[in-house]
Amino acid sequence: MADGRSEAFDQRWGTYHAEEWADAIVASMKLGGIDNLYFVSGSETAFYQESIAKAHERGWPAPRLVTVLHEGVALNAALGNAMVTGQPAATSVHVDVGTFNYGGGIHNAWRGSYPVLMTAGNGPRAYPGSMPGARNSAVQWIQEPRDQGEIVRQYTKMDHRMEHEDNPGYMISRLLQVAMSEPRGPVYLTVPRESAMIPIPGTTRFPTRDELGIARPAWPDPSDARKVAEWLIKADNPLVITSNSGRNPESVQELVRLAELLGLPVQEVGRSADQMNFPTTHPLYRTGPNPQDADMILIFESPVPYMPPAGNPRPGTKVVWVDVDPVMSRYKTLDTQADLWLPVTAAAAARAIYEAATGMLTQSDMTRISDRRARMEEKKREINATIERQAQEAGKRKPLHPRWVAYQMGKILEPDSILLDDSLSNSRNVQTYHHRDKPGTYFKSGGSSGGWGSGAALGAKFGKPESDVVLATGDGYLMFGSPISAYWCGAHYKVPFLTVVFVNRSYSTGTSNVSHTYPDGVVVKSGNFEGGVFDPPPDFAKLAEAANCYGETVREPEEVAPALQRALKQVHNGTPALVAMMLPTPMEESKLAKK
Ligand SMILES: Cc1ncc(C[n+]2csc(CCOP(=O)(O)OP(=O)(O)O)c2C)c(N)n1
Ligand SMILES: [Mg+2]
Repeated sequence: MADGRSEAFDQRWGTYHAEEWADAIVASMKLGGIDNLYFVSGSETAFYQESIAKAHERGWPAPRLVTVLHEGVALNAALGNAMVTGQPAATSVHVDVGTFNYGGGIHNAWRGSYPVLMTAGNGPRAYPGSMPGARNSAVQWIQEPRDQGEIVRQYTKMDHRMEHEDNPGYMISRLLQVAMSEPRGPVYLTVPRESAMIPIPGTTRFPTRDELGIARPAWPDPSDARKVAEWLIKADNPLVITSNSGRNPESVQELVRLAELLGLPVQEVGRSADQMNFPTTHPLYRTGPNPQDADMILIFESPVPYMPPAGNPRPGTKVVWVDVDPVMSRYKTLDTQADLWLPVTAAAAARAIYEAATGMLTQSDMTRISDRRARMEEKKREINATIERQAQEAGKRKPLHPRWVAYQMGKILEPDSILLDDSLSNSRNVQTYHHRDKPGTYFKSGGSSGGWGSGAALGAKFGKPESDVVLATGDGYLMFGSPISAYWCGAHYKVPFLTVVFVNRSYSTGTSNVSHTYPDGVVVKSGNFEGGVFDPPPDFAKLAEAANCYGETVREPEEVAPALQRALKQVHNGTPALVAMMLPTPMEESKLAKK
């Protein structure tokens, strides 16, 4: 080799063009399923720009380099991209300081188990002039931390500093293999400039991600599947609880098949349900008992299925917990007890239980199940009538009612539209009216860090350009996410998405939460909610316009549908659009409720 080391490789590995390590890095990313590198400028990462430009010119494999103006948006875009495609996405930021700017997205990536490859430059350490990429600026002394990976270590499955003894293409494949194997999760790579610029004489060899292989999730023990099937068949009031099983879109169909066979109602946990897990218009969706009234509970990938102790099931209720990591080792505490813990995916468990149950059902079981199903269908009809009536009533109210906004937003969603929900206190309204029936059409952030929405919507549209992407967001959370960067990027690349902002001029944490915490306190009595209210709010429509996008502000109920239509038209013509829905604050809402 040009650098005097002997070449050693496995004969099965492919051969790829490369002139320096950076070429191998970007080739391995693309071959590992990464189509987009969300890139924020930095002095130590010029190698990505050079090697990707070179690869595109020469027809070598490389992701597309997307110019992003803020690191938080870059990571959220990677999350949005990974969510809708099930494939990894990557980011590149400037050294330790860029890593800090990834911000709360790191938490969402970890809690949401998203396979993103977060990369950052690493200050060069080589003596000036001693090798390509060596130090040439005083700032490089300043931005070399003791251990850069430590910044994100507890939020990643693996982190690595690309060192001279590595095979760079292999290391990317290895990181992606780890990120993509269940339970999935983010990985972090720092690339010193000297490593990126190590010369390669024309070709390099490495295994791709899929040649290394991604582990297939395990299948439950057949005797366990039979036991669960028996318990479910015997139960009078069974209940399935899920939050995240839809992260694997295959599980939706498996869950529907099982639920239909056994007449099982499926409940999501509002706060932590961050996916489309079950078709929301299905008669078995949200028509079941409370956990306290159930006699058999099957938990599919839900970290907090009920709030202990009041929400816990009754003693004697059988509980089965299904998760690839059922004891939730990424969580410090787990306060729920179960009779059986199955370390498998929801899809595998549902399929195995279905197969076990089919041979067991007697005629009398089937009669009981179909009676139960009929009761659920009746309950669903009642629920549908109630929510329609409530929406129509909300539509008559002035000032604008958030329920009416959610209802009208639901109307513009096509079956394949992707809805991203960062609407926080209005999420219940959004969930009631979004009617998402297809896997992969509804997402929350995966964690609890606000500000994910605009970047994630951008990345989701990059990942699925054929679908409408709609973001429902709180006004506070929108501002946490450096939205101007996301909108600029959407306009620039013609990656258009629609944003609906619930402008209640406040944070529920600083308003209703304070009232709950101190119901008789000074804040409530004086009405001084300083810290929770930002009124008058920023002009969100102008914010969108400032970033070359379309913006509108809506105050009247009859304006909601036409404004959404106009904005959607802009989106279909290639321009991101935002509609700011002007709503009462929580304090104004409670006064309206008393009237
Ligand atoms: C990065 C981050 N900072 C702070 C919080 C705490 N927090 C949780 S909800 C919330 C309010 C969000 O406000 P908004 O988006 O306007 O939604 P609303 O409460 O009005 O429905 C805040 C600040 C958080 N979750 N994430
Ligand atoms: Mg708000």
